[in-house]
Amino acid sequence: MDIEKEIKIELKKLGVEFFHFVDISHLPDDQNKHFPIALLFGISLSPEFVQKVITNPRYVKDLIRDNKTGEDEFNLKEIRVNKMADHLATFIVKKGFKAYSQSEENIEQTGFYDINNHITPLPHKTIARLAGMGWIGKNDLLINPEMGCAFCMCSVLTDAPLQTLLHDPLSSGCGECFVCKDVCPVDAITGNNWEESKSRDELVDVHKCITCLKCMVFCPYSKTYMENNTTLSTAEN
Ligand code: B12
Repeated sequence: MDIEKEIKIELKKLGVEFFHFVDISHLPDDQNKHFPIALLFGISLSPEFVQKVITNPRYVKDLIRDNKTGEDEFNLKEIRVNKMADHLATFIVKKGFKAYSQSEENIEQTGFYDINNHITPLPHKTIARLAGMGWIGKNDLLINPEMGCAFCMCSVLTDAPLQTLLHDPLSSGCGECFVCKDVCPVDAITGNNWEESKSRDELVDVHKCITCLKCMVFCPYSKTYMENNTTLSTAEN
């Protein structure tokens, strides 16, 4: 069976909700580590979770106060996609190809995480944008037309012969919206639109960020995802 079919079966087994095989051969070596292809994948956050964070202004603060971060859906799903990446990299290597997991742990352990500036060489957002999955919003998150930015993703770099589809990156759907900037409790978001020539710091001051999830859940695209899917999930119950 060809490796692409085997990887797709493995992704299904893992419960991955979306995945893309992306050509990264044109990116600089310090980004693609000489790998021609990236496997980007992820899982969505439940509409109920988005609702919960929206309705409780102290959501993350209460988690920390009650020592319940271990039960937080975002935290659990971020850990899950990172573990999936490590598993998939091992799976691909066992099949005789090269692979590099871009899990936070592996990037850190292999010395590619600039902890002072919170920078990794090839952010998942860069790959997701090349996959045509969405645009980088004013909140510096990847915004997908269906899920908004309410999802967790990870990636694996590989030389396995996977069929990649070249997509034109989506243009920004932020327009004149400043919800993320206005909702950020520490005023970390500038409100600038993303452009290739702009650095991350012209979008968000990461040293101010308190990881409160608000810029993710209050994004109108995330709220629409929540509204569209909440009705669905309640109808099913
Ligand atoms: C370090 C990190 C942080 C840091 C710094 C965040 C930042 N904006 O850089 C801190 C701790 C502050 C943080 C906070 C959060 N994070 Co965070 N974080 C990461 C991590 C591990 C690395 C990101 C990184 O390397 N940043 C460095 C900068 C330079 O890159 P970047 O801004 O991410 O992306 C740039 C490139 O993509 C570039 N780009 C894209 N295409 C192209 C093309 C060209 C030619 C060029 C030049 C550039 C370019 O444009 C972007 C802006 O410059 C990623 C996982 C990963 N490995 O990607 C998760 C990740 C980005 N975080 C995520 C989330 C959800 C959050 C929070 C909402 C969590 C929370 N609890 O509140 C907040 C939101 C803060 C914010 N608005 O950015 C998700 C994003 C999901 C999505 N929809 O996009 C990720 C992918 C984690 C995951 N596994 O899902 N995070």
